[in-house]
Amino acid sequence: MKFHFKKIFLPFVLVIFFIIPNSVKASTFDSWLIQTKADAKAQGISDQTINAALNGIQPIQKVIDLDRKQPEWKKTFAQYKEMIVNPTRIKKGREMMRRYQRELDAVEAQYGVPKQFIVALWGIETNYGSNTGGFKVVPALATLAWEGRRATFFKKELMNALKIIDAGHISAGSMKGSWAGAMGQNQFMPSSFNAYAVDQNGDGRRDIWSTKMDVFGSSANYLKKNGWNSGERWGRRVQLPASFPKSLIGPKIKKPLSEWASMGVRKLDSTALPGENMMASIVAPDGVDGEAYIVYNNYQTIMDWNRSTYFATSVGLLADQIASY
Ligand SMILES: [Ca+2]
Repeated sequence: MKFHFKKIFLPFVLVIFFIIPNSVKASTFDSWLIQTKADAKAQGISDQTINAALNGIQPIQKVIDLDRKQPEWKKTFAQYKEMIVNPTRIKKGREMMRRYQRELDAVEAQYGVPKQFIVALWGIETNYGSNTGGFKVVPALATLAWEGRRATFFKKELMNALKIIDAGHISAGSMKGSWAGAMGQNQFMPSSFNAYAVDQNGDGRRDIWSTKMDVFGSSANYLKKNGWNSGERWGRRVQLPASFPKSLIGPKIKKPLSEWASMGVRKLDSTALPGENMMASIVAPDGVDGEAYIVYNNYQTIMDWNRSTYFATSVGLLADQIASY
């Protein structure tokens, strides 16, 4: 029986497998969309916004492809740093510090976040607003919510995106971002937008797509609300003593600065660490043989933005470089 099943039915199974899926998928997305519209209405989103944002949308194949794509190899931190904290980005960051000095000074004074960090985040996220992603956020999020591996997460982000449109901050057609829904010049996900974006220029709209004051204010507000300490730096590069235990490396292991100093951790120029009694961690993204950094509370705050030591360390290093503008 088994033999006959394979011989006779397998071709039919294969035919069904290859011919049916497109039509099944299409109807699945349509019924998913009907349910999603009902969910949006139940959450208080207006019919006008639901129709403007969701009518006629289709899944975007490129978003599915990008979501499934695995990186061929993982960069080392040294390679990542060379790419991200490069002379062009440093030079442009210094130019931006001069060009938007008035706006940045105002935001720094209000939130207590030094302007070089606002500019560094802007520079790393979107190359100072020049690469914000060309995807329409609503269909991109709908694609991921319908098809993706993290459907619950993206469905929530989609509802947050509809709330932003409904509040009149941006139109559905102008709501552009990355394939995964990170929006505008500082790449806020819709939930981050609703929690942290501000109308810094006071025109009634929170606009992180084209209003620089709103971009700067929103980034600063994000850091402030996540515990930025205006009196502290982010961290610095250090030398570890020989045979420093690997088990003490990582942003979650916190000890007073004095304790690290007594273990032989020193500044890069071999001088002693400053005497303040702050809590600090040691990060070494490429392991004990690579570059090592001692990092403070503000580094942890940058990691709330993006949970990557590569990212947080590069933000700190770029901020240091562009502070001398
Ligand atoms: Ca505004």
